[in-house]
Amino acid sequence: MLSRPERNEYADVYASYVSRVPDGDLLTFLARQTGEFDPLANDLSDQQASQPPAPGKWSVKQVLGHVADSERIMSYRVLRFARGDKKELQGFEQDDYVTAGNSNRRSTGELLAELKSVRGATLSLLGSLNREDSLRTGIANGKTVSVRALAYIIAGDAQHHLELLRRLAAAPFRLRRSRLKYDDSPPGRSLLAEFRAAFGKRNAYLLQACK
Ligand code: NI
Repeated sequence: MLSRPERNEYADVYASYVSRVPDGDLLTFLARQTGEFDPLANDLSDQQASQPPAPGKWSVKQVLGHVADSERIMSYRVLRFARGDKKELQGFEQDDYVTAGNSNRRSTGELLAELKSVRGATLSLLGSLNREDSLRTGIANGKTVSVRALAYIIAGDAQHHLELLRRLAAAPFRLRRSRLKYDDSPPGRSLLAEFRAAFGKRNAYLLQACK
C-alpha cells in the first residue's frame, strides 16, 4: 500500500496537490477518479469543450489532454526512481505540451478514454511497487521527490483539475439562481440568449480561477 508521503518528500509547489488527496487507499481513489471527468465533459457540446473559457486558459479538452500527459510524465518519474535510477530528470513546460497536444482536434470521448487508459497503466505500475520502492527518491525538475509523493501528485493534479471543472459546471446554475431574485433579463429573451449569457459569465468566472 502506498502511504501518504511526509512533507519533506516533495517540493512546496506540490503541497496543495498532495493535500487534495483524501486519506485511505490511494489505488482505490485513483481507480475511481478518472470516471469523475465523464459527467463534467460529456455534458458539453463539442464546441463548448473546445473553447478556452478565457484568453490564455485551457479548454476542457485541453485540460483532459494535460491531465493525461502530466500523468505519463509523473509515472515515468515513478518508474525511474522506483527502479533505483539516480539520474536527474528534466522538467517540462505544461503549456507547450497543451499547445503541441492539439487536444481540441480530438473528441471528448476519445480524450476521456485515453485518460482511463493512461490511468490503467499508472495503476499497474503503482500496484506493483513494494514499500521500499515507494520510499525511493530521485531528482526531477531540480527537486528531490519520493516515489510515493509522485503517486500522490498524480492523484492531486487530476483532483485539482476536477475541482476546477466542477466549479465551471456549477457556475451557470449559480447565475440562474441569482436571476430568480434579480431578474434583469430583457423580456422575450430566448433560452439560447440565456445560455450565452450564462456561458459568458462562466468565462468571466474562470478568468479568476487558475487553469
Ligand atoms: Ni495540472
